[in-house]
Amino acid sequence: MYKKLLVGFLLCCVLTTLLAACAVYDEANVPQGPQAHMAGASFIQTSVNVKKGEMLTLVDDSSAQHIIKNGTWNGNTPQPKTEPGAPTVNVTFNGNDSSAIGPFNTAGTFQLYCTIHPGMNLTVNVQ
Ligand SMILES: [Cu+2]
Repeated sequence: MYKKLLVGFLLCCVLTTLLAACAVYDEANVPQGPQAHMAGASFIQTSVNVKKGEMLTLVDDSSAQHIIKNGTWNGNTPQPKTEPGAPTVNVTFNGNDSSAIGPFNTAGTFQLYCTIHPGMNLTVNVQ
């Protein structure tokens, strides 16, 4: 009887330690700085503010693939373009993942688009 209680107590200790370790791990993994989230075929927000020198974390909240590059959709026509001072962006997301782009070292307005989904544009305002 006493032995069972002891084993139970030890299991609780191990579980508590594991949970605490996980919590610390998650906290360290929370991306710092600005984020822009993506749904299945669009950016959830169409513009994002970034401070000069910062990275921007793009987060794919859906299971859809996205290929994000410099440029914009003009209606259904993709217009690749890289503004002077823009970091070169060419990132593939495969669903439920994220990636940091940048750094954005020049103040200005920069266009990003998804080559797969017409109209999927993001404006990055660097201040
Ligand atoms: Cu897309």
